[in-house]
Amino acid sequence: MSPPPFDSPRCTWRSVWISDVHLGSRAARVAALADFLAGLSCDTLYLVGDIIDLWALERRPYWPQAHNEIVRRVLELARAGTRVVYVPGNHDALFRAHVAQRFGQIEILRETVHHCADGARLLVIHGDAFDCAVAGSRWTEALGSHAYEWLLQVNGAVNALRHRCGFPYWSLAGFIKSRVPNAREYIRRYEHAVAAAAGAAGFDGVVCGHIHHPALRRIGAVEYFNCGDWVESCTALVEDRDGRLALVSAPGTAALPHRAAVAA
Ligand SMILES: [Mn+2]
Repeated sequence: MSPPPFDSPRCTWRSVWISDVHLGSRAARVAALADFLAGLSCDTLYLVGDIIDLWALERRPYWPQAHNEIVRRVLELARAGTRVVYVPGNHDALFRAHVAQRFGQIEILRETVHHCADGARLLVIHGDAFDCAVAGSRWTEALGSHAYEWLLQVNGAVNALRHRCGFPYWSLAGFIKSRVPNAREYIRRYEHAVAAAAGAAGFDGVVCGHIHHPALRRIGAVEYFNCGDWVESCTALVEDRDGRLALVSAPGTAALPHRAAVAA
């Protein structure tokens, strides 16, 4: 039942979801993403929001060539026949004004429905609409948004050191988020709000991002998938030919358990 490991030679996924890349911000881990995209082959690639961080760009223009390369690679995949669907998030909400339009071969949709190979129907959303369903307006406020930015900086420093010492990437921010009771409670409530809404709308499952917390679990009768991010966790959600979904982590980053989930 377990899906092939991420780095098995040239596996071709049926579908791949990535979110929260934050291109245009210094926090984006573009080297890991470039590696991931270089070997990627899939029928459909979903970009589940916060791909370009317009908030960060507004604060301080930052667009190195490596960020361009990510965009170039996605366009190349689209040209080569991968269906690319872009569901904007809150950091790239400007693109929501272009819903149902195409940028080249990229479709922009406010939200969409994915039909798994096994027939399961998954709602695909960024997830920021659920901020208001959880006490506090933005998820970073559960931790303090300044605290979060600071954490990402420390995270970078810690990992530069780990890299020099030959250790794999490890998410300090993720570690702390999982241990700060407020943050943990926020994540739990967000996950339950998203799953409950998807269930009430008749979906078998939901794929989202937004809270930078990769997850794959059943909540009530609903399969909840969060594809994580490319700021801390460097994870993607993948579907194989039989409709099995798994979270995969980029090579050289802390390995996630490869769990299979049949979205019934
Ligand atoms: Mn977001």
